[in-house]
Amino acid sequence: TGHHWGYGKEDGPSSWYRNYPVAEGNRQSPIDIVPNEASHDRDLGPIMTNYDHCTSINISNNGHSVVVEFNDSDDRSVIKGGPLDNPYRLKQFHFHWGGKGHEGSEHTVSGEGFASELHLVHWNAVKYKTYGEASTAPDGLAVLGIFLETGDDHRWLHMITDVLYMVKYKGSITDFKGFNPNCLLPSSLHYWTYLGSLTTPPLHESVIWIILKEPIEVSEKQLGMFRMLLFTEEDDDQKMRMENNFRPPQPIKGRRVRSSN
Ligand code: B30
Ligand code: ZN
Repeated sequence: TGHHWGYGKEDGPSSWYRNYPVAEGNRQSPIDIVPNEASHDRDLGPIMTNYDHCTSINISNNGHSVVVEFNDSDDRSVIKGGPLDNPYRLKQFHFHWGGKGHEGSEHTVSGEGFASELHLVHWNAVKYKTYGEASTAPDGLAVLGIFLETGDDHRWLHMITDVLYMVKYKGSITDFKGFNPNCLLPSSLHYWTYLGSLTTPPLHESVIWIILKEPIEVSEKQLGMFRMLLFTEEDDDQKMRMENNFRPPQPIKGRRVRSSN
């Protein structure tokens, strides 16, 4: 895992364009969503998640987030409907979060950030043979984004925070089988959708973004457990707390954000 990019002063989002020129491309993510400027689209149906087979495998620290990986060898865990022409397979989910305070999400709404953002990453296995191939295609990926705001304890997030001590360091990984990410969804699946990119290098412009309007509530204490993770490896002398691992909003460049209702 030799990443030469990160979220620090030297290697952070404002320098990514040097190694990844697409950082200045025409469909970069995240963006600031302005609800009044989104076009309501009657043809946009509901999104449907089918995660009930609980195909999670493991949880790991990849040096920029904590990631739960799923078995994506068949269509047991998929998202469909909404802007999607076919089912997209769940590959992984991960989070972005801040330090102290309200910022931490990647997408913002009318300029306002949230404490954290959850990304459920899916790929188009109808059109593409592998995740890698899909991740470079304009309709290859569908990422479901969910805002986390601070408030009461989230009833199911402890399933994840309970095992974070096992993946404190970059490169660490532990079993995490049978988790159903449906428990992390808000009650309403109303959404905004637009065409964008991966929010980390390689920043491929391959993502159909689906951002849920309703945030989920998590406690400050639960978010604090994410901030005990480290960007650095166990044998590294410097310990860098994993926080502020979000890219700020990028230019909209004439793109249309559509609203499901
Ligand atoms: S996001 O949802 O837009 N934040 C990737 C997937 C989703 C997003 C960002 C990136 C992705 O697939 N990246 C390439 C895979 N990674 C593997 C990894 O996660 O370890 C390779 C890499 O980044 O170069 Cu570090
Ligand atoms: Zn992400």
